[in-house]
Amino acid sequence: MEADKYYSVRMRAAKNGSYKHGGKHISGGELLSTYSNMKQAVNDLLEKGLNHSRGNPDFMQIQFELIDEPIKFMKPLQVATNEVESVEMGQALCRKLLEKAGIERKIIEKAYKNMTEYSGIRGAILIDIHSGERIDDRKDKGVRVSRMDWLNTNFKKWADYYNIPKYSRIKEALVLATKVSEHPSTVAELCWSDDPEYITGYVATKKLGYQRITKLKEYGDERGCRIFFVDCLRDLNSYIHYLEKQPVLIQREEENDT
Ligand code: WAQ
Ligand code: MG
Ligand code: MG
Ligand code: MG
Repeated sequence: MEADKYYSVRMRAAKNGSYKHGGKHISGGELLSTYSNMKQAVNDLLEKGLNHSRGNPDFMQIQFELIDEPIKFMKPLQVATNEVESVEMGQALCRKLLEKAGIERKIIEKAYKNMTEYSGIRGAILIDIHSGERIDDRKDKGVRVSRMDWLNTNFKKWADYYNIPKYSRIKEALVLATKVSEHPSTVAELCWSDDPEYITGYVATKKLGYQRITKLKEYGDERGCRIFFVDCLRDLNSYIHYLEKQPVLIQREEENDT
């Protein structure tokens, strides 16, 4: 397996026409696959886009491309689950964790105030921790982190060991959060799903790990959030390049292998 070349495989699905024509974002997905596993990989992404709680798409693209750059291996962030009873408690905990990560309260409040205008996009938005301003220029697209994955056998062993549900959603979110937090310009990530039936979200930083919070919005709400709080004004382009192009595989540490 290690000797095989990897391909980046990506999917995006929209409703009421393609993105270019103002379609609504339904689902996106990205993974790494070997050539011999391509049918399975494409099928997994197809299934993900076809059966989505945000609706049935009428536009979908799936594409793959060979990766030339060497893959970086990373250990998953530590995971903690914070049970909360209400959205208010969940959101208060988010703010507390973001402050703990070193972000000033007024910057956090500014991000929250502007958040509604960003929901509905298919990527993440980048917020500068000094000004609280959005600094990527991707408008309604946002920055889509790509070229990352976690081989299922390894993920399952990890999930068994830490007694974490083996949902592909958790795997995908932890893969993304680990890749994003590994970059020194990332200060923190704040995320919850745009899927109406999924209300658990998280705050992640390299130091605090992946802090799951069980209630960050009400059921039925289609507004998601993915904000990277960053300190990278001088090097924005290389930061975005890392997010989009650096190939990353998550791997749990060897010592726990059985
Ligand atoms: N790169 C950048 N932004 C993304 C990406 C990506 N690869 N994938 C999704 N987003 C953005 C996009 O704006 C979505 O609307 C938003 O994030 C939410 O995406 O129990 O399922 O895939 O531990 O709906 C977190 C908790 C679940 C999991 C997050 O997000 C757990 C989730 P979704
Ligand atoms: Mg999605
Ligand atoms: Mg996703
Ligand atoms: Mg979603």
